[in-house]
Amino acid sequence: MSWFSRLCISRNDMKNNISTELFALAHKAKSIAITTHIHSDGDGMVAAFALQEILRIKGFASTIITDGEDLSRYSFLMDKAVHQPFAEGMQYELLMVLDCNSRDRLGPRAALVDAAEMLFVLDHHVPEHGVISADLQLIDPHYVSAGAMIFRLFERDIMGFEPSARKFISEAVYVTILNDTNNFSNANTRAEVFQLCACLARQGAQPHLLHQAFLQNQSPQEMLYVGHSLASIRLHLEDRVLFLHSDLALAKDLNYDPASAMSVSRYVQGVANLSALAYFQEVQQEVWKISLRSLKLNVQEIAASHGGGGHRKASGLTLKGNLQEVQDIILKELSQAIKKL
Ligand SMILES: [Mn+2]
Repeated sequence: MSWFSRLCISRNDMKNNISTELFALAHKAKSIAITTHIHSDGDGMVAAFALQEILRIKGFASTIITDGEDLSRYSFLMDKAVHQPFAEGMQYELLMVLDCNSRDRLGPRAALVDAAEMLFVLDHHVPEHGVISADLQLIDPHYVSAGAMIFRLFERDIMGFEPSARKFISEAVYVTILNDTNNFSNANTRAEVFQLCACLARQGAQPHLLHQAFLQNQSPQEMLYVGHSLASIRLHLEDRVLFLHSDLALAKDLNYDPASAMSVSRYVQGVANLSALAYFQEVQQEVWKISLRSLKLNVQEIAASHGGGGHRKASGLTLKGNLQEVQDIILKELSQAIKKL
């Protein structure tokens, strides 16, 4: 493995050189895999569909390696996708890691990094610890999504593709932006995001259809699951903290796989006058996946002190116990954090 590594921060430099260098790596490789972080999302996974199509048109076959997660949310973009769940012993000469820059965010698929002879890393997260050493590395936190980076990186190539390919890639990139801006509501929704989206719309991406397909396409069962979860809303700490939950019994009643839901927390994120909210989802018997959201408190600190993590305003963690026990733990943490305000 050549450990020549470059960190490219300049956006002009990025456009001019990296795509050429990436195709040169692809020429040398007998096999190519694309992968993204654990608990894949509508940025990393959908950016992989876009990149796979670009590579395919350029004559390079590739396989997207997943954790075997449910990809049905993206089915409207997956007609041509070639993907496989990770299995031990898998080996690809060139590995492309999207929307992720550290080994520990790859879970078991970090083995693909060790087995690869050439590595390409493309990400827009701030590098923290354990940045993967790559032959070609592009980490630019300025970008709204990994998909947006791919579009700008290959823009000249994409504009030379057939209209149907341009449309497909533009749709995928638009979805990565919907995902990472949470429908243009996060602080990363800047002028250049709209400029890029205008360009994607000119290539045939239709915002209303993509919004429907990606953000509104819930099954009636999922909406029942959401509705029952919303009915569990309770307020604590003088109405400053909102709790809601979905237990396994509910999922069983509705014959619904909770792993396929978008976090129910998105439905209560805009509730007025809260210091914080916590959504408790039972994913196995007495194992609760907890989403913390706050515009005031640093919930990343709370999550990290229980083995979780994320961002200041949005974090997650997992706790074991019955509902009362895990809610007591979180309530105590939030109460302490509020006192410190
Ligand atoms: Mn992302």
